[in-house]
Amino acid sequence: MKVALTVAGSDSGGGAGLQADLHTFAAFGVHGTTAVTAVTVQNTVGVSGVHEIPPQLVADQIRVVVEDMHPGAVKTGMLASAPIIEAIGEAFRRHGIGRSGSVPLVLDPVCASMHGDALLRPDALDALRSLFSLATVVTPNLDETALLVGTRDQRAAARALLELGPAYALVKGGHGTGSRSQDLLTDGTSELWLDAARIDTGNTHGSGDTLGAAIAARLASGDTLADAVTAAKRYVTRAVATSYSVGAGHGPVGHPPATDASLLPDPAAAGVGT
Ligand code: PXL
Repeated sequence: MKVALTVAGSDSGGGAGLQADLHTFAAFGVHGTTAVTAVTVQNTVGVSGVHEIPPQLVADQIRVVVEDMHPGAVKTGMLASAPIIEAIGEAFRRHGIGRSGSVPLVLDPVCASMHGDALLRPDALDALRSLFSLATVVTPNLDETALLVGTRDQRAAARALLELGPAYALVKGGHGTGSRSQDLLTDGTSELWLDAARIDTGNTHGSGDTLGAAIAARLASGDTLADAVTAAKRYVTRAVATSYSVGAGHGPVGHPPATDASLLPDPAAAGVGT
């Protein structure tokens, strides 16, 4: 059984965070493990509280999972604070996760929820940037590139992100405008544009987490990065197309089985839900 690890926050509403990651790992037939960074008090309307886990406890969760279960890929989501990020960086280096070792690392630089609630302390941006040099791929949306590298231009953002040391930047276009949702994957030498129809729904809670977790699941199964990202883009498009309403606010994306992602409809042709 392939294993993936997510280092992420809990969403009590079950739509995003480690809950979305675990749904995604399961959909890809990968055993999911977790190192919890923070517990959010959250429903579909917003985040009303955050409890951070002590940094040593986060590092200990990573250690025991890695030592025993040998995840084939690791993903990070909400990291909450600079001390937590520093403990995670140290644990990753010690256990060969990311570019300091052989286990690929998908780093989703989560800063805020879709309601605009902070999921990262403002003084932790530098710590987050310094983790990028360990990442196989960083997967910011345009709000996050604005915060991290000061631009919403996808090519300019990718260039600035790569200067921080990840092997690849995947700059997502989902927070842009227009009828297409286009993501740019680049290592600074070649470019791959991933294109899908924009699906008109307010129920996109957890879509970023789902994309990153799908990349990690496919990497754990042995895909190259470009293949993993291509499969993950198809999957997240399908996930948004199968989103649903629950609660009074933004509903979650769906997590249909994806053990053969090639069977999923081509998102570029689908136009699903529009
Ligand atoms: O979708 C980003 C995200 C990640 N992690 C947690 C979240 C959210 C968004 O709300 O709550 C715990």
